[in-house]
Amino acid sequence: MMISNQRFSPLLFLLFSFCTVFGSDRPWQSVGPVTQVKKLSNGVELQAGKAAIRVTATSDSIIRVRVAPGGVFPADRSWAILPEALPEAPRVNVVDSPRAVEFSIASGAVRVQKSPLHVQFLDVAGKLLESDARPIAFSGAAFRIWKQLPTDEHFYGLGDKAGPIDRRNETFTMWNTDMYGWQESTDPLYKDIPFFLTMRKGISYGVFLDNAYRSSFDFGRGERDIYSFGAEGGELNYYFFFGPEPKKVLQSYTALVGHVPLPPLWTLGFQQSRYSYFPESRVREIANTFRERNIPADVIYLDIDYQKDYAPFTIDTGKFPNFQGMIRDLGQQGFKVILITDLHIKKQTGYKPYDEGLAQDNFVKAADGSVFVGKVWPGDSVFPDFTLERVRRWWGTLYRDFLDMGVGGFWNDMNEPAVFERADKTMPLDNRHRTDWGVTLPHTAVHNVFGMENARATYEGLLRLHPNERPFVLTRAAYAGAQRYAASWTGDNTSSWNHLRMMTPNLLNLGLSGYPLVGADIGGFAGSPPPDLLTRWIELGVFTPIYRDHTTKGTADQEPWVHGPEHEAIRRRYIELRYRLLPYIYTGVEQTTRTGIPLMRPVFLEYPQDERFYTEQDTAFLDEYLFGRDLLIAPRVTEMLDPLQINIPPGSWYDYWTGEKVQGGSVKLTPALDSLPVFVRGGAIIPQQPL
Ligand code: MIG
Repeated sequence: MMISNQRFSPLLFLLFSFCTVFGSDRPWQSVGPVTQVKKLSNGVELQAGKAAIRVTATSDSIIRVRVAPGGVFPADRSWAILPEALPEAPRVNVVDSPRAVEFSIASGAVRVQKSPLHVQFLDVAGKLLESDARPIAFSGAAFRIWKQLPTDEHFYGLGDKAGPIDRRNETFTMWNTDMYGWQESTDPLYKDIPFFLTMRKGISYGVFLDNAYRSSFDFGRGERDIYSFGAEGGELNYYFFFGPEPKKVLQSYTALVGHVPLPPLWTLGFQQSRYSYFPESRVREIANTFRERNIPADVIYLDIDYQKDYAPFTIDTGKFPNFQGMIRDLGQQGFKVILITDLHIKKQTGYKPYDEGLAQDNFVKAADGSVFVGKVWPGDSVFPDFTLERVRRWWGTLYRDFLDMGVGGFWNDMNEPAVFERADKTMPLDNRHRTDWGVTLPHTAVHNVFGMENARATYEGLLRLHPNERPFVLTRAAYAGAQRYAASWTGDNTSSWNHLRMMTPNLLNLGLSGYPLVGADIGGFAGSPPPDLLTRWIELGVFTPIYRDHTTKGTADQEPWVHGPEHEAIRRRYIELRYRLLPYIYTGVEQTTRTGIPLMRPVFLEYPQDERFYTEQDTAFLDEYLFGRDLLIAPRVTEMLDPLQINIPPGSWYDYWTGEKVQGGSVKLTPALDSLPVFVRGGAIIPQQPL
């Protein structure tokens, strides 16, 4: 694995100039030319110097690429991919010629050019879709892959990222991070999903880098005509998904990493939260006010202050003298309660989760083998080793009492994991995690999946306790596959118009990353929204999957009624709209559980041939989206009074409010404060229910 051949010196020069540009002194070692070809039933294994490269078909639309720099492939392990997702690999016919080795599957072909080594993907007509721009390279444990970047390629996905919907011209890091008050260019955030899909001239493909180490993606920021991705450790192992339709790409990806389970219907209603509602009388007052004012709502959240000394699975009976009675009474009023249960266990003898966990050796260890202790809300805390099946089972049992009391769902926060008083905000990278694979891994290898395994433990635990009820878990951190266990929200946003604007591309990209059941804190978490902003946010929130109003400590009250009768009336009308639309929404979510196509979807997902929806420069156009297949939403996310130009997809569309047919490719509207532009696809049936 060395660049020894003279012919590659210009290439070598390029590589090193690249490194200099980024101030990185990484001595990249490129994989050399192919020296040997071995045909397999479903692909090919190549030798290139010391390196081995395995390119295989895993379905009729997915190709997998693995590279072992030393020639030996590690055990085949994935946190993300479902073992049952790859039933039978198709048989392929490998064609080996002096310059390249190549094979086809139903949706396209893969060609490996031998010298220099370039992996290339072609469509069914043999047209190049994607090609390495340089040979794959390694540097110690790190690796990187460089691809040619056409000027009109657009990129989506990567999970929880702020900023414009198109990832082009930006760089991103995958490292789950607690980011209070994040802004448009803050990266990384709470959830990282190393999957992206592209759009170019109506054609889409996707790539999933199945690697949970810290990884990074550069879509033409460092170099204008190259994009690249790589990780700091773990296996070079990625999947290529053929389209040509973006829907097909997303369907193949989600078939691999799993779908969201059907959530209970009530979780699709309006949810009210705050950090924190207490004491008990205040919680009852909030519930009563919703009912008195006839504002529909299904859920009240209790944040960390219901607990005794912030210790998970306890109740502060001073603040909540009749907790169980409160849950019951709220239940009679038609409210479900969702409780926060953070993963950090208070380090305190006499506290059952600590004693039990310690006795069973359930906690993450420091490098020296002692139980790792970090400071979080409860003070000194320990962390369950969620990567171990028996620990997940134990964690699940901790929910028994709450579940038996009638608590509706659970909220797993802080699971990046967040640790206070550390500059890196998380646990030491050399902490040790035991795994079900029988190997112990450093935190570096596990960090990005820790939150997912926490949510998994909760979800599977709830299912085990009440097998006939669909669990509801809300997680903050996630990795590819976490949608199998929990819904999610975009963490600590801010009460600003800009954050209302950023909600749409962020949620759309989560959907395009296989993570469909998501929402943002309506009204914003940090700060207090002015009345118009909260009203607009409640309007747009109707058309997001998880519809939850939430705010932090010390902010103004943020319930729908707080800004006087005019605002309250508008907000009530929109929350009512959400309830009228529940049959449509529930049906859409059910479809998502089978197809992976999110409820909240960019217009190009349905209309890939209409290039306006991915090539427009005006981000207002790009933030229009479809809610289900049949509703077009045009967010009004500024205080400005000038008209909103709205692109209308092909076919006939009708204004939802007036029933008027929209003619032509675009319309201009000046939506008053009480009006959110919504259009209905001609011929669609929108099932609705009475309030
Ligand atoms: O350090 O539980 O994102 O929604 O209200 C803050 C308190 C911890 C962060 C979550 C937020 C929640 C808050 N939590």
